[in-house]
Amino acid sequence: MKLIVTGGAGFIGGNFVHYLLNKHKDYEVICLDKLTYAGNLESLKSVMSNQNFKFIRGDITDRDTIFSVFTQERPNIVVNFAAESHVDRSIEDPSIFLQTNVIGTQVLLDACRKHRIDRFHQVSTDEVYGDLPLDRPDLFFTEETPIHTSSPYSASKAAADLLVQAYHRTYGLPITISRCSNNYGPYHFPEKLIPLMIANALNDKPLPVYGKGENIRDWLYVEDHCSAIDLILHKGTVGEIYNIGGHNERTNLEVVQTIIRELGKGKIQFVKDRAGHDLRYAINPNKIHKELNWLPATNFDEGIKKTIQWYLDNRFWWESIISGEYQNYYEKMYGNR
Ligand code: NAD
Ligand code: TDX
Repeated sequence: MKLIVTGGAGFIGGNFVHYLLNKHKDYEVICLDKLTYAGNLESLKSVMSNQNFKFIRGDITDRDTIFSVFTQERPNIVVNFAAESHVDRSIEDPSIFLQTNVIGTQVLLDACRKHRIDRFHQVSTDEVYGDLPLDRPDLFFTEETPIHTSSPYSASKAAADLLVQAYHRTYGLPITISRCSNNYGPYHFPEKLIPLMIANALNDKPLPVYGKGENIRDWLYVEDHCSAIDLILHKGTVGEIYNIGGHNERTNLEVVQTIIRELGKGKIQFVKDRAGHDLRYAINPNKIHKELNWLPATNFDEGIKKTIQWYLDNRFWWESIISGEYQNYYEKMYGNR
């Protein structure tokens, strides 16, 4: 079995590469990644010498490169994590989100079609469903919830999902799609809520909470996302969408207060809200539970402790990120907020 994992130098893709190589010792895994600001080979350092692993630097929007990689490698399965993934960046400039998330997906689909791939798996997000009101805790996203996007990021992910479904219906391409809630864990880029708050608290910088901090996210430990995708690849039904989530809803304020409590330091600063800020995400994971028998292994209280410990033990990983170009980003986003 040979898999191409696109975006495998990023947060979830990187964790998935480690997960695959550990779980399926006989699989060949190729990570194809452009190494944008969010890609980091440090995250793959421990597998670089694994004979079943290969890294290829490439851009999924570059048709020639992608087609020649497919001709050379002849993969059975492609799992597409490659994306621009940060909502705030998409609000600043949507263009690259459309290029990578939509056009890049189309290039991959065309290559999969030409090479009669066994499975193309699209890693999507619960953000395609838009948001739920804060005063209706009885409501959850199911796979039937209509697509209703808020940010340029989520709109680009929804567009990609529709394209993936169109290639299945029109050309019979064997696809699956997963839509997961917010992930957290090792190798999470420090522009996102949890690692940003941990890094700022450790560096005695204020913890910037948008608005009143009442928005709710449904958190899943990244390894549980990896196990769900692995299961979908092996037991999922072609053409289907699977929601992934573990009922770990928290307000942003609760998340930040937990981090402060665990670290014993950190000072909250309420800042201007995100434009179009989604209120609440909450996944109904019944389908993947009933059909594939998937359940998450790590709850939030345990996962956040493990995550904080990882950031304490791996300071070099995130300190090298925040000491570079990231400083310009931080100043632009938070300087006058
Ligand atoms: P990330 O930003 O950490 O990593 C993205 C990776 O894709 C990086 O390594 C980057 O170099 C690579 N990449 C970007 N553009 C590329 C291109 N044109 N060609 C090749 N590689 C390119 O993202 P993440 O948080 O790991 O998210 C991975 C996927 O999971 C995304 O598709 C995202 O939409 C989805 N997702 C994320 C979450 C979450 O909570 N982070 C939740 C649900 C779904
Ligand atoms: O500095 C901050 N302060 C703050 O209050 C940041 C960076 C975020 N927030 C809030 C905004 C959100 O309500 O925290 C919440 C989480 O924010 P992000 O970490 O940016 O994640 P989110 O916008 O929820 O999107 C994430 O989950 C779905 C991923 O980044 C997406 O790639 C995924 O699809």
